[in-house]
Amino acid sequence: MTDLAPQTRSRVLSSLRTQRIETASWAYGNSGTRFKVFAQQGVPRDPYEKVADAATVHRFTGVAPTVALHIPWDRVDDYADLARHAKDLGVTLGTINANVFQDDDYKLGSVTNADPAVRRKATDHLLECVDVMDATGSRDLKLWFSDGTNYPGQDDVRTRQDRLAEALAETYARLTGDQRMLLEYKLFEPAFYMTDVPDWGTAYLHCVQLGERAQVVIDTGHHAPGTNIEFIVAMLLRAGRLGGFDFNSRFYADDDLMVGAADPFQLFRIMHEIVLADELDKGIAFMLDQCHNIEPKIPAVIRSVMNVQEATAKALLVDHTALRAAQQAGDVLEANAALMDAYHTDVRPLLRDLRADLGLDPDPIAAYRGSGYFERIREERAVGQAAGWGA
Ligand SMILES: [Mn+2]
Repeated sequence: MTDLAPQTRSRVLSSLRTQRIETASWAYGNSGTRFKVFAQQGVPRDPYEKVADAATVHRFTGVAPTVALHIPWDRVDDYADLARHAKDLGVTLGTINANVFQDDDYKLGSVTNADPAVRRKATDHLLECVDVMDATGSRDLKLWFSDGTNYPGQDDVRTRQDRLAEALAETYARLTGDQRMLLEYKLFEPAFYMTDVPDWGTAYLHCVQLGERAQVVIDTGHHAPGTNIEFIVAMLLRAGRLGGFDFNSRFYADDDLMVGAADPFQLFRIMHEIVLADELDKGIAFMLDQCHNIEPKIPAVIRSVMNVQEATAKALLVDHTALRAAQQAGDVLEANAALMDAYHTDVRPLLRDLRADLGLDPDPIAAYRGSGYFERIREERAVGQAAGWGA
């Protein structure tokens, strides 16, 4: 690694120290493709055990102090009790994700369904999620809708948008205090002809109609191949409507692979826009939305957190003065070089130092493997039904 000026080094370390990455409860449960769920050993059997695994990730990384829940996958009798359990383990409950895509009633849509009774049921679930937020102290409600149509003419595009707007408005009106609504978009799937919230523009339009606490969330796996995601980041930052990220990697569709695995350069470019706008610690939610189908889950989440840290460290190393000067001078090569120099820097020694400063093992994966945690949960959770979405 090239020697960093002491000033640069301390600036980068202090930003990395305050970085927060939220892990997802469903990453710890069994998951798979539409073909097969391969069960793993030691998988949590309930939300309490998922929270324990999330706390383990935080214990070894120091930057993942919150865990997102998915309702009803993580439904419990007493959410305040689950929140206390989390606190006892050193983490807190984060974003509440609504689920209106796994009920027979939603075959033709949830909040956009032509049947008012189905729309009522779906909207009631969104409102129930705000109740959960009140009990857990969560700030963010994340909404993703599988709604759409498979065939031209199947339903009316504009009418479905009206129904969507109505459900969002009712839910938004239920938010209190600093609670926010994060609206996620996805290009396609499960609907193949038309998706009701397919892109950032649609999500943005709904958010603008709702109010300032409605923000867009970018799932990095939800775009067409070749989409310039960092451009979307820049546009939403400029509009003050970037609520957060669902980080993961894709090669083909919504692959939900480990963030930074498929395209670490893209992740760097995204984090560069965040750093340029000085938005690293201003409230944007940096979340993982991944499924670890064939790799061991807890170390995969640890690896993902580390990948986000590495991309962020590189983004923090971009020399903004040199970059601006080259841009102003129209020096294409030097402007590009300012980015590439930072990207090619090996930041792993810096991150090892950061972890040592935080009182952590510099190598979180090795530390996890040596901790005996997996051997313990494999034994403890050998009986009972593992959690998973059972596709
Ligand atoms: Mn997502």
